[in-house]
Order: sequence, then C-alpha cells, then structure tokens
Amino acid sequence: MPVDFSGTWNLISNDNFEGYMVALGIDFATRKIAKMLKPQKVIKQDGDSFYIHTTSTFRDYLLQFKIGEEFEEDNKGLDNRKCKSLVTWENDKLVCVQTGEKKNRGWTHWLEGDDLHLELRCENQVCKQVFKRA
Ligand code: ECB
Repeated sequence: MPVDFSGTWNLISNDNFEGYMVALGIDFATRKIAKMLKPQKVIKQDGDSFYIHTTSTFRDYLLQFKIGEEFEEDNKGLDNRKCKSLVTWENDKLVCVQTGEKKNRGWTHWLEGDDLHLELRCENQVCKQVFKRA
C-alpha cells in the first residue's frame, strides 16, 4: 500500500511561485495577491480516489480524481485553461501530467519526514511548495 497523504496541511514555503504563475500567464495584479497567500490543503485519500482541496482567503481549488483514470481539468480560478490530467504513482510519489496548451505542465506530491512536498511545473518553470500538518 502506498503512502497516505490524508490530512490538513499548511503552506510553509513557496519557491518560484512567481515564475510558475508567469508561465501560466497570470496577470500582475493577480500574481501580487496570490504570492501573499498561505494556502491550506485538505487531502482525503481513499484507495485510488483522491480529494485535494486547496483553500485560501482569495480563491479555492478542488480536485478529485482516481489514479490511472484520465480526466478533464478546468483549472477554474487558476489560469482557467482546460487540460487532460492523469495521476499515477511513481514509487511513493503522486505524479500528475496535465496535457494541454502549456508544455511540460504537471505536478508531483511526496512526503518527506513530516512534511508534504509539491512541485508544480509549467513550461520551463518549477515551483516548489512545502506544507506542514495543521
Ligand atoms: C487555490 C489557492 C491559490 C490561489 C491562487 C490564485 C491565483 C493564481 C492563479 C494561478 C496560479 C496557479 C496555481 C496556484 C497554486 C496552487 C493551487 C493548486 C495547485 C494544484 O493544482 O494543486 C494540485 C496538487 O495539490 C491539486 O489541485
């Protein structure tokens, strides 16, 4: 059985979020607000089913998916571009490939000690986020 990401997680670091948002074409005013945020993630993992709710004082984003089943993702409230997303296990890492207009788009979650890590990728930009249990 793979690792369990379930829990409530608070952002503690956010490297190159600016570069990632620029790659997604997020406008200056929105980036200025977004980079001040300290989002929280609530993750519910039940077998192959995942619920990942990212919340903040500005916007929320809910993603629900099953491992190995491609789905349409709308990225509503983020860059609003639709893509086809597929999440798979790569050893103990949860890897999402988001196929669409933007090249090399996706993310990877893993646990390291007591921390939740998230790498967000778009084109040539990588944002690295770390979360601690609430
Ligand atoms: C939802 C909190 C952040 C709101 C930022 C608002 C505007 C910025 C617009 C676009 C920036 C792109 C992404 C924001 C970063 C994090 C949100 C969720 C990223 C994500 O897809 O996480 C995955 C993996 O946990 C689950 O959706």
